[in-house]
Amino acid sequence: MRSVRQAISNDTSLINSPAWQALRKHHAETESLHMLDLFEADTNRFVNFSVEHEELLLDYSKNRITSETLPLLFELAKQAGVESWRQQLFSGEKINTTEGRSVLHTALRNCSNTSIHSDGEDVMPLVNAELDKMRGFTEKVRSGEWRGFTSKPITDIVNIGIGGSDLGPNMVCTALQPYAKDNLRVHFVSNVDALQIKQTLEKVNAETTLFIIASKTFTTQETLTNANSARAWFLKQPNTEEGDIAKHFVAASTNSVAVSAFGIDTTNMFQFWDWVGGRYSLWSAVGLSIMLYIGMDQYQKLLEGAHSMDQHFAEQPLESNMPVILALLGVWYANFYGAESQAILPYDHNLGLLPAYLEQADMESNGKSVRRDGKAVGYSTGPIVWGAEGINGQHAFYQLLHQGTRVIPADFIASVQSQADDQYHADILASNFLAQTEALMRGRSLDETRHELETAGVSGAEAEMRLPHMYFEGNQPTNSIVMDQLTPYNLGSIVAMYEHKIFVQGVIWNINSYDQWGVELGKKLAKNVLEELESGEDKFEHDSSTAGLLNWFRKKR
Ligand code: G6Q
Repeated sequence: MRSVRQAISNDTSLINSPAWQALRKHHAETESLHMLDLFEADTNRFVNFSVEHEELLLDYSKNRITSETLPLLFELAKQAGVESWRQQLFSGEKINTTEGRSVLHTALRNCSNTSIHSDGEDVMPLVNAELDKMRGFTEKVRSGEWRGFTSKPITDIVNIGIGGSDLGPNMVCTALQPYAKDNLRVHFVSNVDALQIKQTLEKVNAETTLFIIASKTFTTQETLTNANSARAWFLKQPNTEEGDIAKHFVAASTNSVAVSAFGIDTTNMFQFWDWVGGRYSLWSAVGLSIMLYIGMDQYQKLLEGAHSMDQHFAEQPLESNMPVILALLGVWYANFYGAESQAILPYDHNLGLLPAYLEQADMESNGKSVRRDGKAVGYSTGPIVWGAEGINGQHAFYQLLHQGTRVIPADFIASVQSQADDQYHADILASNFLAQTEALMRGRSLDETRHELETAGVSGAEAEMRLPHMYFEGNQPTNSIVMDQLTPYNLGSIVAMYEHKIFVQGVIWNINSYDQWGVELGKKLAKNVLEELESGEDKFEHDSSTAGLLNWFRKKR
């Protein structure tokens, strides 16, 4: 029997550490407490368990914690060296060890403009120069000075990219759509399924369309395939020629050689650097679609909001630090309650893509089972992140949150003022947001349920039969994250808050949050199979399922 599985030596130092053991004991002592009793015992619980930063409020009082829980979790954070890792992150140390890279997305929004070094070089002049180049270009496009091949101004931006080169800009453009310029539309193409690029090209006019090919490596198969199809489509339009490409195709990448080889003039390339992870790249040239769509000033506010959260994270003590508190609560549920997932439930319609964005940010960063030193972790790491618009979820999957068998920590995210400026709708939305977190916390006791049934005229055996089905245990943990309004500034802060939450959890679990070998594997495997699919020759060894499926596709294609 051949096996590719090899034992990677395990290390139990974290779970045997004093802070972990203290938390385990505390969990055993408090697990049976109900949050409703905790609220009754402490009428100041909201004040005691909430923190504000500018226009953001984090209310974490509806969690299964007592006044002793967070101090014990802060001990764990201190034991893991969160403060020193935080310092290393901001100062450009190469904390992405498997790729030998600094992790400096915070430099991209360093509005204080203090020096930050990677490899002995201050990166801020590079960052500022590229931002200036993006601003200059944006100004030309938005003012109509930048013209297409028939001298018409640009009306449509098509961002072609995938993963980190798609999810961030797509999420932000969707969230900030009310800030967009009236006569400028933005489209995102990521799937290599020809349908997406075809459907997008049907909507646009070549004379007035600007394609941004966003790819950190500029080798990604899906992106280059879509980019080639867009170029071929463009060159098929009447009166276009190769020279017109420069007016309609620009790139956001770290790879100028590949950009040039594709046929894009590097003067139309917006650069970023290997110390920007793909899933942390919306703050870089990958954010060009955002800047074009909402304008330079609003993009600047997005950066400023993120920078302000960076400062909050860097300077606040752990006890009043939003990302740290969120991270530690996540550790509490994942490692002590055995919670497997984390729900993200926005109640602002334009935040509809936030769950998908955070799925990548979190799961690609902390979906790791090996510690920094190569030993296997002996504990759970990153949770399964999932979610959808909360109000729609209420009519669908919330049933499981209310009456299922699992502990599912959930972040409820809302804006007080709607972008739609309609108080009637906004109040209904807000009341649902408030009522759901309350219901998830309180549950409904047997007595309350019985009373409800009596009021509805149901009694006796019928009532007793229904009782267990209509009873709600409650005690489901939620965080309420509330902003005044979904503005570029507040969105920047929220995204940065989650980035730092993910970082802190990675530090506690002692994993490298900044590599993604799982993604690299996918990129390599598909290339081999494509060769076989197209040539019909079996060049590689496959299991019988993959071989059988490969043949099925060959026969039917
Ligand atoms: C992000 C990941 C991944 C990446 C895409 C696209 O952290 O590495 O999602 O962004 O695979 O890669 P390119 O930008 O290189 O095309």
